[in-house]
Amino acid sequence: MACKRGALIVLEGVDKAGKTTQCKKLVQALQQSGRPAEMMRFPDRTTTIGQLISAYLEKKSDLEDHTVHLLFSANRWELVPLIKKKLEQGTTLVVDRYAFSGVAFTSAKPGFCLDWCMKPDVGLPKPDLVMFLQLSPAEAALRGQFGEERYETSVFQKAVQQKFEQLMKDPSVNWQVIDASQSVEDVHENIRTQSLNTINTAHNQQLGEL
Ligand code: DGP
Repeated sequence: MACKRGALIVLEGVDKAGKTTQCKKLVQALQQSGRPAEMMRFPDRTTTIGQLISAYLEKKSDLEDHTVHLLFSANRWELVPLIKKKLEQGTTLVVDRYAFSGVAFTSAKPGFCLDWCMKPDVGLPKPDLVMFLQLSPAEAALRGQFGEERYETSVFQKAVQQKFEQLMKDPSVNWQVIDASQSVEDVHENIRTQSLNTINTAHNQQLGEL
């Protein structure tokens, strides 16, 4: 009998919402309860395309805005064979950012519409669950200064948050909003519960496409 497929679970949110911490805690909790799970993150800065993106984010290089959008998408596409293989093998993937960050960050720039921004990601594996870690810009500011990378300003992050709110209206995606202002443990408990429900039902459903 073929093994049950893993679930594709994505965490999204603006910077400082705690996505990376929560992804790591979720993978650990799933593994400890005997469920195969691995973390992935986008951008994946380890590939050749990822290195171009990393240099851009660190402001070591400048790239034209459409070009960089397509590179971020290509960075997701190059990992699709691995994503599919892991899911088929029964491993649940917990992904730190995905195509929704891609659309929210580029469409927050002047001159870009959601529709154009979504096109390159059409056909990517559709997550079984997307949890949006909700944190107001005021609360995010209390968590410390932004770093030095591109996009790390409160004005831009507010624009990104608005774009995420538009994306969350899409009923074809299983969005769940998580209150990220709670303690790390409370947020984790919420995320773990949502994830277990999804893992228990994902194997009855075919992996969809964006
Ligand atoms: P992180 O490694 O999670 O801190 O993400 C790096 C930065 O890149 C962060 O500011 C969000 C942004 N980002 C992530 N994915 C995309 C994408 O697909 N397109 C664009 N334009 N920006 C992205």
